[in-house]
Amino acid sequence: MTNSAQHKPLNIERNAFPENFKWGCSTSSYQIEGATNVDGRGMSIWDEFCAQPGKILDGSSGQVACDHYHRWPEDLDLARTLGVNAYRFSVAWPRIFPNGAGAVEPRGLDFYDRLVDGILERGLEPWLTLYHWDLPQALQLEGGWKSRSTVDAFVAYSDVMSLRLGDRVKHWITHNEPWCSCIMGYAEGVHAPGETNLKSALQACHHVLLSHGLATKVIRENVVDAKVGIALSLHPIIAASQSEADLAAAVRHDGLRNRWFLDPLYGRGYPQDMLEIVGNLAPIMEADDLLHIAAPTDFLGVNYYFPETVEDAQENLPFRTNVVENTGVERTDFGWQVAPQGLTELLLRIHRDYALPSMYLTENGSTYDDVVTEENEVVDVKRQSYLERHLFAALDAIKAGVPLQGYFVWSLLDNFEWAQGYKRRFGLTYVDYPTQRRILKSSGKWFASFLDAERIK
Ligand code: IFM
Repeated sequence: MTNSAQHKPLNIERNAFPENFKWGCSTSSYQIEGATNVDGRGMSIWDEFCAQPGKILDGSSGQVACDHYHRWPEDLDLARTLGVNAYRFSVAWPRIFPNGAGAVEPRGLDFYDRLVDGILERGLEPWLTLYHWDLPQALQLEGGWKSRSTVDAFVAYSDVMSLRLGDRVKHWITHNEPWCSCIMGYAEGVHAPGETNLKSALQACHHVLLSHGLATKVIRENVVDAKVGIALSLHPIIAASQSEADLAAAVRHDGLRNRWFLDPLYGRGYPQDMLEIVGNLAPIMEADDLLHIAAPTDFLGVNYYFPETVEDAQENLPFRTNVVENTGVERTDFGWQVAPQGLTELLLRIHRDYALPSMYLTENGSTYDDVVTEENEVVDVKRQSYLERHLFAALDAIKAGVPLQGYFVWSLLDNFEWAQGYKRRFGLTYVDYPTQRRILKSSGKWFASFLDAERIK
């Protein structure tokens, strides 16, 4: 199927989902806001990382991005047009604490104040993520997430945000995808801050999780009716063969990808098999850290994109695994495998192993090389098909008893896709970056009709 080929829509209906289901779209500050030097915002690790030659595929940065800082009313109108009832965004920590800690920048707080009011005025529920990777550079100079003092700074920042917005924001996500911010940022070096040390990465993970637990308590104290959770990037892990070695490799890979986060968050501590594998690379902890990390939350945010197939690779220490690029499978233009069934399996597995009271799909989406036609339209049938099939998969999980209570598309807008720059377009809305013109893609129009946007106007 080409991206503009005829596509026969699947017969999926909004009414098939539970009545109070949340329908949303997700965004994040550094990927859309731009205005990095405006209103006292401090430097973030991503400003610093992007400035280093060779780090970003197209040499770009989030300096302008979608200029959402100035165009947010138009963007929220677009979200409203989709017919969603929830809007997920993140706060840029360096707008609030330009130096990471210490003095608060009132203009930063005022911006999110206006944004939240704008979300509510359009009848949308604000879902606020505190950390979607734009750490103040000032904190990085003190060690970033390797340093325990960043935990204190995050708790102070959470306190300020929940005191200021808690009267209107009831859904709080502490962190987005700690695996990415810590493993890609501190072990693989492909995300900011660009370090390549596994011990540092595991320490960073620990501090991120600890900051989540401590911030959860602070948010609850400030906002009595808050619903607090964390969003994890989770993947079904498949063994490349049924050999004992590959099956064991899949367990190890799952250990770092999924269990390293889920187990401590839900009171089990770090998985013992993984602690044995990492040995003295394990994080340094204080007595009550695991108790804090397991602070009760209200929901888990699941970000689902693709499964991973894994084989045994004894030379790849310490995990001795290798991700296999299996052939003959459908992929997005990013190369990510399209596997809706994996979503059902993942949700069922989390439900079986952790029995959580509530889950939301806080991200799901795809990137294709969209083009604008002469009629100024973007016909992205592949994205529509992707979404339809993943909605079916989510529904299958609900029917099997998974307490899935919402679905957020990644993303409202095409945006700055981190190390991939602007090449990857995930939006329901096309952004023509030179003019900043927005064009609702055919997938966005389809989503609006699926949600019956007219009905709620
Ligand atoms: O764009 C990212 C987002 O910031 C975090 N989750 C995955 C998305 C697509 O890569």
